[in-house]
Amino acid sequence: MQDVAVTPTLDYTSETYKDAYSRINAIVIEGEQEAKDNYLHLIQLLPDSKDELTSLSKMEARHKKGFQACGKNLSVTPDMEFAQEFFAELHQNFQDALAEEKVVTCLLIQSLIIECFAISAYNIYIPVADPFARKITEGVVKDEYTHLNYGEEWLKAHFDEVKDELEVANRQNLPIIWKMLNQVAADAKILGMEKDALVEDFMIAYGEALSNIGFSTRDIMRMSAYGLRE
Ligand code: Y39
Ligand code: FE
Ligand code: FE
Ligand code: FE
Repeated sequence: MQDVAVTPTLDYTSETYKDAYSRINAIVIEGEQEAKDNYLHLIQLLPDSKDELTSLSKMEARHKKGFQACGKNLSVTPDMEFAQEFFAELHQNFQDALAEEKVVTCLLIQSLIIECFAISAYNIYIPVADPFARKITEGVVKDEYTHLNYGEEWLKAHFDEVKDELEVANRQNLPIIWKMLNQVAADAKILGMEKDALVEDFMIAYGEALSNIGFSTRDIMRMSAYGLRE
């Protein structure tokens, strides 16, 4: 027999699927809530972007509602306590950066790292999602590119002044993303999402973002794999 890739049939109503979904769905709902808060907090540091940030924040609020509907549709209760713990470290780093008025670090955490995490997860999820969640997620992922673009454009416009802080913030925060991914890899697999595919998609999105901002290929290689293999 040849070793060919087989798409397993997913039973969206099985207890195994619903148990894994209770954590992944919660992560996504919590992530959308925190993204909504983060864009509103950013107005303090970027008052000129008030209207744009308000609009991004409203999109995140809509995403949260959409994913809550996805859980309800499958009769799943999201495990929000798990999700809050899942985001705790990144949440704290964003709060610390905000308090120190480190706008570059805040943008790296929310608009680059978290948006790329969302983009990779949603793109990998869409082909294996139930039909209801697929429709919702297809709409959401389009918005996430807009959010990523907001961060890219701002950082690109200030590249010379922000380069060093981006490097430091990357070293501080990217390893957290790899840890988070490892924590949910088993649950993601039950939903039909492979860790390798998630890592690959993240690296593509993040590498493209760093390139758009102005980093060289050498910098991108070094930065995007930081903390992946400890
Ligand atoms: O900007 C956004 O909308 C991002 C907050 C949402 C993050 C979603 C986090 C997804 C991680 C899922 C991991 C599944 C393996
Ligand atoms: Fe908050
Ligand atoms: Fe979102
Ligand atoms: Fe977003």
